[in-house]
Amino acid sequence: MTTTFPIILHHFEQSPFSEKIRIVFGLKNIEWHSVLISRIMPRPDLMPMTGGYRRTPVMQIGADIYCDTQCILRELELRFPEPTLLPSGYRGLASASAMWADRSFFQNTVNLVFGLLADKVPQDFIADREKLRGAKFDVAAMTAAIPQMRDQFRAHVGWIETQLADGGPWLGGDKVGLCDVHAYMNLWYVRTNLPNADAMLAEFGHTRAWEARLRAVGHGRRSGEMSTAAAREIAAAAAPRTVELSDPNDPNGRKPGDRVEVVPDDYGKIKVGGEIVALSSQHIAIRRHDPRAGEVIVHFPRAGFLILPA
Ligand SMILES: N[C@@H](CCC(=O)N[C@@H](CS)C(=O)NCC(=O)O)C(=O)O
Repeated sequence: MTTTFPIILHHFEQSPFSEKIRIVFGLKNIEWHSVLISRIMPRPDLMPMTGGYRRTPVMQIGADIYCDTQCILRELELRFPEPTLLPSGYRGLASASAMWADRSFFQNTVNLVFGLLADKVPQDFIADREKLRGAKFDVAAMTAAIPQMRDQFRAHVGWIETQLADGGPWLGGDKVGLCDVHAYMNLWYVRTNLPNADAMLAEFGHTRAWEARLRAVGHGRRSGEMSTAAAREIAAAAAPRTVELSDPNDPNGRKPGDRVEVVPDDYGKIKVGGEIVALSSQHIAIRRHDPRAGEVIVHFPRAGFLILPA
């Protein structure tokens, strides 16, 4: 009999990208195990599994490790197709909206939040994020930029408001989808961190009602906490289940068996090396071996990532 591995989310409670996945667990009523990781490095049990990828969250199913919310959401949609979060009529845009919500919109949101939190941001967090970005985490500059960030945040929320006013109750019309999940993360982050969020959102009535609907969804069936060490032991004891898949249209002729390094193109540019097992226009899976995690297959999305010959 084949063992069914639990769905494990490595996350921390304050992480907005993790909130996307927790909400999808709610929307799809998925049972999952939570592994709370530290908000800053080191993460000695998780790194052997990801090969060094250090963004949050990471999903683990046995010895298959899914990095980045795009990749995690794709896998959850494949494993739990009902209810779909890619409603017909806007399936492509629902996924593409991650690039808006995670990058341009989130940059404004995060700069606004840290600018307003200012001296409440802990020093060890600042030092960790400076290392991650390879650049100064300049709280004073963020505080100086608050008026600009307010303007831009308002422009992004204005798009949500317009979209909801035209159709609703969801961004794609009458069915909730990934577009809602991606965009919501930014509102959740502001709500969680800024006591004056209500005032900032006062003019956006449709958006506030939409946010409240998403908040009410909850986090699905969170069945107990697991330690990072216990999760690593599950990976070490399991064999990865990813099936080999080639892509006849790969524009660079990449194929299973090729050795590559995969790295985010924005920040946290830590290269993860391995041998291609499966690839498509949206996904790449590489096999690696680690003395503490055993054989694992690490999965990444394609948009927002570079694939380099090893
Ligand atoms: N593109 C990534 C972005 C994830 C991201 O930036 N997450 C933040 C936390 S919410 C992060 O990784 N911070 C640094 C860290 O946790 O080490 C995704 O969609 O998962």
